[in-house]
Amino acid sequence: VTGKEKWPKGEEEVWKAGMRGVDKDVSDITKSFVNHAQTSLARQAYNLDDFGAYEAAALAARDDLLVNWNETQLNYTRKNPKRAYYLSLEFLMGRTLDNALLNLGLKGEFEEGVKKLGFNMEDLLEKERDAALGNGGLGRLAACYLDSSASQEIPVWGYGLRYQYGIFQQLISPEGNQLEAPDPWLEHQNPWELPRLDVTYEVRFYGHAERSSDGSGRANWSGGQEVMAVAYDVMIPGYNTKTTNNLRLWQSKPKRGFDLNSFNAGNYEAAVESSNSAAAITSVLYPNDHTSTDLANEATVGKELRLKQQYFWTAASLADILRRFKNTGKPITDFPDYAAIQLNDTHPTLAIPELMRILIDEEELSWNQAWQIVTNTFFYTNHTVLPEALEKWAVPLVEHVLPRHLQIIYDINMYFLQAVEKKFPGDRDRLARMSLIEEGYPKQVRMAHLACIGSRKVNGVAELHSELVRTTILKDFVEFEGVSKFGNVTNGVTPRRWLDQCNHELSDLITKTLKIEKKVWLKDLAKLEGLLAFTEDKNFREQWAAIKQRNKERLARHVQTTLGLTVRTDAMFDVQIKRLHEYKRQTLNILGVIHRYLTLKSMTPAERSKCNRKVVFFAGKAAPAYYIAKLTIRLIVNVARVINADADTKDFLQLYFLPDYSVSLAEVLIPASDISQHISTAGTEASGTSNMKFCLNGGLLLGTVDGANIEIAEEVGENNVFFFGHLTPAVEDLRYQHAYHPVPIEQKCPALAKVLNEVSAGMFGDGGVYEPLLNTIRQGDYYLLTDDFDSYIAALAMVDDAYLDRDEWIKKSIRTTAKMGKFSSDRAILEYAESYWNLEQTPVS
Ligand code: B1N
Repeated sequence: VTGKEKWPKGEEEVWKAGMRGVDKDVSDITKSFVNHAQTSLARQAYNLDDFGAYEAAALAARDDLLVNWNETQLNYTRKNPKRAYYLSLEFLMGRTLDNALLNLGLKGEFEEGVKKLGFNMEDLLEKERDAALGNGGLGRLAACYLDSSASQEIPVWGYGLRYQYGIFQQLISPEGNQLEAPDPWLEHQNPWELPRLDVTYEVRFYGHAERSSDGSGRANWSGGQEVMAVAYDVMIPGYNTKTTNNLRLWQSKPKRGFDLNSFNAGNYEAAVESSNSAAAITSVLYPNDHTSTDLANEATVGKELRLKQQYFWTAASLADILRRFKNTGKPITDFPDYAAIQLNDTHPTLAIPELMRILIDEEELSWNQAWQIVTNTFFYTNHTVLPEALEKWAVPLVEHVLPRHLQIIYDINMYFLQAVEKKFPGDRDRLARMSLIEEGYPKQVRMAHLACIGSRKVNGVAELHSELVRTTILKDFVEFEGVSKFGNVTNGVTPRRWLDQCNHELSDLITKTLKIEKKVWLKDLAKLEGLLAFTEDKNFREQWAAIKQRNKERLARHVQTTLGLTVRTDAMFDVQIKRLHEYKRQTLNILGVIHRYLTLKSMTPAERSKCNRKVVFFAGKAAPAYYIAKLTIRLIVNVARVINADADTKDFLQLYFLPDYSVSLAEVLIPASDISQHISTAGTEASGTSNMKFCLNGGLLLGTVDGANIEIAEEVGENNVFFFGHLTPAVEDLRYQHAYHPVPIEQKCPALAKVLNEVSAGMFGDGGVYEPLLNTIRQGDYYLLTDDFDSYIAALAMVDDAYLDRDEWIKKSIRTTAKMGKFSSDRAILEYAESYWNLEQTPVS
């Protein structure tokens, strides 16, 4: 398809007369809305409730998206540019309607339209369920990158899984325990996806792989289980452009409905067994982040299902990518000139042996030709250096599920180790360290090593993290392959969702102040720097502060309606929201809160009256099997119960754990924060992305010298952030001290000892319950709470002092937002496109 060819079929005019464009006028929109209510939903004015009205609005918006999506895909087919494919097991999209309307430029028109029909747009937006197909930062990053790719007109497709159940819904029991409930997000029809029941691939598991005896290195893989992958496409609109990219999610289904032999023999359970096992593959998102499946404390079947998810998804995606490439008629050796495949962490690493398998066994290329193509196609992003999070798969499991792939992995390893041996003769330790196979019972495949050697380039997600990748987990690989393969792309966030949508008042004030059109600065975020000129403008500062105040009131209303709790809004809002994990140190925060409470209790009323009022918010989910993380939640909830009820202190300190953290809850919390906490042990948080979102919304940052906090401080200046704690190079020594020369807490950190004793003594109920949590600090203290507690408390005091000078605080807030240009995901995605994938912007023409 070139665009110059003659009209493909029928009469061009008749076709064109039937085609719709994007609705522009309020009257087009109301017409489309009413049509959908009437014919898609079978409802009318008499029986359309808010949820139905949301659905009608969504269907009207979807039609507009589809017009642009069709044009974009045709444009790509015609121009055939190189494309990038973003393979991610997680896409944490959140809600879609508001973003779709913003990007289409139709927010105002839809608002007016639904009003004419008797609805309020804000209420309708609230009816949409989050698409929560992710755990946390890694999945949300993928969503931001899709938004930026489309907005910057870069040809990127996402590939993931269409889980029936996303991340579990979190409930908190009366005792303060996390309970998990399923998230049936597909209960209602999902207007944002397009089922492509005709786009299917067969994926094989188990069976036998027989190497051919002709010396070609090829093999024949047969037998086992065959499962179908069915495509569901999600439209990804760019902001203020026609470009609407695609996210393709695979759903598993049985190859045959049921086994007719068993059925005819009257054995109905056996007849549907295989179809149940096929459907199970995409049934649920794994809720363990930062936990290798090997440590996830699951039965073998559980691990096997995760491995099957990974292969199912990579095999279907690669088959689809190759089919698209083959349609162009180019020779297979040109593949890397037309496709760049980005591996989002090691989860899709099986794509490397899978592409080798296709090229060798099916395309009949030689090993060297195939390896040449593979290593020019893949790119690998590492998202963590925590040892327990590095993926490893037991060799016997891989052999059972993917016998041909294990052969290929062993062959890759053999050629690789031969090359290492040649460069470093006789260095057996090095060979053992670098091998794709870790010795042990059982042996294990090291997925990060495979991803590294199979990729053109490797990157970390913030400067410090990328340096740690180069100097720790992949040090040997840097020495072997050269440092230029190992880069950095600091993460970013989309300013569309994380500023304009979640904080439209601030966005409007910025537009008015800069006198730059919103559609310009939202795509060129460095323009925010213009705000610096207004820090001395008193009127501007007052408006800035008033918006923050209204955002705090909006959050308070949200807590009131959802939890029935009354939050005071004349206080500093201090927020820590992220997955619960020991390395993120929510424990440090809650122990700090208790310390503050004890201090307030010890004061006279007159002394107290001089203190800052503060409300502390926590939110976040714990992996269901992560006992210590769940205990931390329990402690927070029970501390809140005591503190909020204490008449002496409740005017000065309130504490809330908001259940069921989600993208949508983040959109309410982030704009309301005065200060947010990013307090991981130095060297453990690869980047963090919520830190960027808070700062973009004028919240100040309290954090350790870790991840992207460092680059945020570089941008906004160290006097506008609150840093504390030991630095990364000290961590190893401190851990050694804990292990071999432990000092009793009473001696090392009396303030912390006092807090721990009060918890043990039952100040927050059932003291004994918390002992396992407290013991992680008393013994070993792997995350260095006893080392950082005093400087943490000192930093909190500096935050209090700074907040007392409200005018200066607001200046810091403005300066922070002004310097956040670097952290737009547009910047990040353009770096990937230019320095990694070698892609060009391809606007719809
Ligand atoms: O990826 C984010 C970073 O901003 C965070 O610092 C980092 O912690 C996060 C296994 C992960 N790293 N690793 C994961 C997720 C799911 C899973 O099954 C690991 N998530 C991160 C974006 O770069």
